[in-house]
Amino acid sequence: MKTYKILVIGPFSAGKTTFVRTLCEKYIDTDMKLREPIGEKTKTTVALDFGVVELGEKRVRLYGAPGQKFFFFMWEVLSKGLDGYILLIDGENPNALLEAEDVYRFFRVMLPKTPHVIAVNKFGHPGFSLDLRDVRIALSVPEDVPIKLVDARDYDSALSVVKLIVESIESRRVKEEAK
Ligand SMILES: Nc1nc2c(ncn2[C@@H]2O[C@H](COP(=O)(O)OP(=O)(O)OP(=O)(O)O)[C@@H](O)[C@H]2O)c(=O)[nH]1
Ligand SMILES: [Mg+2]
Repeated sequence: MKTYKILVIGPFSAGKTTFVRTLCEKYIDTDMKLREPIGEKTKTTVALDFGVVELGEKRVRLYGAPGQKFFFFMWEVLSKGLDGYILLIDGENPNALLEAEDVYRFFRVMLPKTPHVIAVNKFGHPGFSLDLRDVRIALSVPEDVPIKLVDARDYDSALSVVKLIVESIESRRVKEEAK
């Protein structure tokens, strides 16, 4: 059985823990209470989320990173042996692109060749306002990196993003083997 290690990254409150929780019946989270709740958000990830997604003969070990800068040292720890990552962006947050830029830059510098996809979350919610073309331009996302809408609370929607990153990893391997 092929296994893949995938990390879900993104700024604070992008929906990373929700994404892992939606996909994995059994999961681990390390969410702790925020000192001041922000709307309906009362907890934040302090170390990682973890769960397993089975895709037929493929097994995805899905990790969620913390979004708060205070815990950013975990990004490097969680990146060991990574096959690919999903950058999750909060489509409702007017500062989403600025916040995502910092996180994305960190990973592009640390893992310049690692396959990744961008998923713009909270699609379908009344406050959703991000245009995918703006995302590509603002973050200088390479043309071969897919950008997709997602609702992290919806199983099929979240699963489609996991399938996409696995396809990206596979097609990169095929290209490298052909060289
Ligand atoms: N409308 C809507 N809300 C969502 C969606 N996904 C997550 N949320 C909400 O957004 C908030 C953030 O969710 P989390 O999953 O804790 O975000 P996170 O990225 O893990 O946050 P940190 O670990 O603190 O960085 C929660 O209040 C979720 O209920 C979505 O697809 N649509
Ligand atoms: Mg979290």
